[in-house]
Amino acid sequence: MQPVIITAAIVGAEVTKAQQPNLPTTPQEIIEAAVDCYKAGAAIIHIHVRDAEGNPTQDAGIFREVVEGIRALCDVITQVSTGGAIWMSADERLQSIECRPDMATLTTGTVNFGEGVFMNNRGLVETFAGRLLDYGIVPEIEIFDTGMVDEATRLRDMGLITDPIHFDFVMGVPGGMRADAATLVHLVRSLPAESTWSVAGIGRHETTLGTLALAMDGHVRVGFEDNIFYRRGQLAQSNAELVARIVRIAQELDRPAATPSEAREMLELDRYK
Ligand code: KMH
Ligand code: ZN
Repeated sequence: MQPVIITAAIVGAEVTKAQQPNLPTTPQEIIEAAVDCYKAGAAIIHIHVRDAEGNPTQDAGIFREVVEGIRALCDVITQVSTGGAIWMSADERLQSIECRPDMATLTTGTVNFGEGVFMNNRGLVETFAGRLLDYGIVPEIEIFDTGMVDEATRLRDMGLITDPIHFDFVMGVPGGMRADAATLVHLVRSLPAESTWSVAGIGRHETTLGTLALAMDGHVRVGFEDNIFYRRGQLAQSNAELVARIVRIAQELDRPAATPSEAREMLELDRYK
């Protein structure tokens, strides 16, 4: 069994401190949470940032401060969000890559997102993919619904992203695809050869789908962006607590947590260097 790449999605754009008092929102809190997750076994930190009021922002300066702050303390892979929040413009969303992170997300289609719409039409997606390629940043393809896999393959065929493609299945967003085993099996079967994949189960699905991914030789994402509870009715104390739990389950299944350098190799993050 191969090592499991654990991603910690520690902030997100939707969760508030009122819902989860331990949500990191200042640059310093985000840096500290990232390092704690690294120490607990995460190889990738999926990064969103907040402004001084705690609202989501794609401000290039704040992303730079956070990415440089994390890099000064550990070698965990920095993966910035280009999704941002649903009300943001495309230009605003793309500012996060100016700090030249190790990876960035790329969502390959539009999806209802609760009462809102997460807009990613083909023009926007092609622009984002082209910019990431120009910058030599390997994307993680965010899949919120099944049709987005073929949209990613189309980008590969257009030369806008390169093999091997790394996918993250975000399962259980209201308006997106279901969080169940049958859907996960279908998704994995539909991937281009050589691809790697992880699962981000929303809410109560985080641990169950993460465990299923471990058994299927996939990778796992956890963290407050996706789930704020340790168990039903009990808030998690920290992002690192969620990382530590999936590390323990992984160890029982003979899937050691990949180090950042192992993950860099598995995902071929140096492919453009
Ligand atoms: N906040 C969501 C609208 C990403 O990071 O690329 C989009 C999102 C995906 O979180
Ligand atoms: Zn995100």
